[in-house]
Amino acid sequence: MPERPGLEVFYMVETSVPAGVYMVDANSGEIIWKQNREDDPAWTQGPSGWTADIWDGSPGIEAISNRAGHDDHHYLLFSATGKVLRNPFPAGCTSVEWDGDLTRELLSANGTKIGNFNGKEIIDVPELQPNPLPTASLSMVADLYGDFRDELVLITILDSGKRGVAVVTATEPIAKKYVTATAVLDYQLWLARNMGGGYRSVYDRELQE
Ligand SMILES: [Ca+2]
Ligand SMILES: [Ca+2]
Repeated sequence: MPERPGLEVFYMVETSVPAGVYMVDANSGEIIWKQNREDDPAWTQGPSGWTADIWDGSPGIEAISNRAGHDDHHYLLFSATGKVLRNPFPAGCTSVEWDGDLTRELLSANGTKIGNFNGKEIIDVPELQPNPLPTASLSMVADLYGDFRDELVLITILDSGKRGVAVVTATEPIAKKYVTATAVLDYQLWLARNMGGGYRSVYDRELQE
């Protein structure tokens, strides 16, 4: 939330009674806004989601959460201030920094499709197809090579039948320079946590030139 000093934490709570989402002041724990089962019985179980700046039409990050369990796939997109920007929001997306502009793109279809959110819908960019191995499964999206843009980590099956790991990076030159995320300790810790398995998360940050 650019207009607030300090940092915020976006919580997604899975358990049934307080199931919902909460934007909280990281310093004080004060709830800035929330949507949960107390307000709306549609919030039943589950939230999974993430935050990233995917649209420059709304200041700061956007936040995505499902609200009714793993099989429901009913996602909502919130602005940083809690306004519902899209209901439902398409399921099956994660965010990626691929094109070098200041907002993140949306990656779907096992890493084969990239789109941009325009405030209403996701507009695909057909010429950007980061995953050249559609039979491989997308394992991770992260900046590994020290370019500030992300790489895709794919699990593939080799001709021998054994599993292999492929890393795909954006090759389109861009006339911008930013400090790589891997120079930031927070990012290194996030990478280590995500390599350990479990829930996937998204790391977004303000780019520094
Ligand atoms: Ca935004
Ligand atoms: Ca971008």
